Amino acid sequence: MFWNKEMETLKGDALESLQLKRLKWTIRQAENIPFYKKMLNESGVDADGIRKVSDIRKLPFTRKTDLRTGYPFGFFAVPKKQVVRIHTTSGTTGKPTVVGYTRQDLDNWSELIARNMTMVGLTDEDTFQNAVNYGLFTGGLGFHYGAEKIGMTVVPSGTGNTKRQIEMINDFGVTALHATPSYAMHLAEVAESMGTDLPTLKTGLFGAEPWSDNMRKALEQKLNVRAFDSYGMSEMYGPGAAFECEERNGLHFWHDSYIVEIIDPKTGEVLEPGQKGELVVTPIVKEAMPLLRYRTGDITMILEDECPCGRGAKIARLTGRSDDMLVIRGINVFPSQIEDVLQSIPEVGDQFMVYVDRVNHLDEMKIEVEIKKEFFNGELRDLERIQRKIQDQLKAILQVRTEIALVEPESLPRFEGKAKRVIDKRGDKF
Ligand code: DLL
Repeated sequence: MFWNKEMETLKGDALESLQLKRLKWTIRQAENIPFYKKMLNESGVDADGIRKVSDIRKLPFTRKTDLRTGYPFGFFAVPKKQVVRIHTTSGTTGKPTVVGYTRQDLDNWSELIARNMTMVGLTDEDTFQNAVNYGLFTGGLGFHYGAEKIGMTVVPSGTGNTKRQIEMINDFGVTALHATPSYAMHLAEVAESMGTDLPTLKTGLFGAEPWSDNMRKALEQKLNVRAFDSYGMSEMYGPGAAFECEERNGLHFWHDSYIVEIIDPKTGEVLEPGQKGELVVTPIVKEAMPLLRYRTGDITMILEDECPCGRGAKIARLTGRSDDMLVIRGINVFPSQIEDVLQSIPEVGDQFMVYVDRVNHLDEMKIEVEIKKEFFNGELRDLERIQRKIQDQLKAILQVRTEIALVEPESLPRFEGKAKRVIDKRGDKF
């Protein structure tokens, strides 16, 4: 099903000319921002110098640190009275990045969310529980308005009060659920303890953090849903930028609203489809806060295969950001790889925590792993067998030796938003 078939399936010259027109408009819009005015002057490029979409490569990149220099409103391209909403990124250190929206931006954004939800089969017949934070985080209000645009019955539950959330799903006949994968896992756990298998649910929309294919299988089985991956970031409006279709073989990036490139994060060289690198995004319809070649820090690749659904360009699921990659004795490890291995082991429960430290100048990784209730009270030799199994499988996939500590079910922290599963204590030890 399509929300806007013409835009979603635009191809060839028609797509090139729409993107070119919007890219030129975006460059002119960006000139209203002192940072970009200076950057464009210095690089000697302006909208007239862009004759085809690939000329975008003439423009310099924008980095997250650049946006910080403009705190709070220095990257707004319109007078503040035209900014009708503000969100911020969830920066844990220093000031957050502030993003602004005009009325038109909010319309554009809800259109994208409406496309995503329609693409996975949701309609005005559905009841939608939006179990993400409704504050400055873009996930809550972003999905809310997209779902209302379609005419779904929206339950704006936010996060927390998890038992009540489960009751609402059952009492209101909720068919579609939106949550971070971490919170969805917690919801599943609480549903299980309440003895319900959530019979009305059918669709799960999960995103805002990396989650593995094995996590998908676990969530589908526990929550009785078909699960779809949703990608976005505050600087691109929020969620909605890219989303899986029914094929679930990559995420469609909305090509009429974003131009997508993949670069080598070290050299800045643009990579070919099929090559993994850092995702660089130029939104081309944003009024309040245009961005040029924004370096996301997220690692993925462009997939070129024609999707049977008829829509355009896709990116591969995101395994993590270049900055959550752990380097353990020279080997790159993403927390999502650890999750994938753990989820494939039947004795393992839902939660884990990773601790990295440097002992005698060597990196050591310790992982606390919850195991399922039925295995916890078993014999010591069973526990040792499980421990070795986890260690061996992690070693086989990650090429890194880990220390595994099995811990009691329900003893590790649960997360309502994005999970923080890694504690790296190496920072000040060399
Ligand atoms: O997380 C927007 C969002 C809300 C997306 C709800 C999906 C659902 P930020 O808080 O600005 O925005 O964080 C953006 O989160 O750069 C990625 O590193 C990560 N991320 C978002 N979606 C995914 C995903 C929202 N599906 C940052 N897979 C991004 C992996 C994701 N990582």
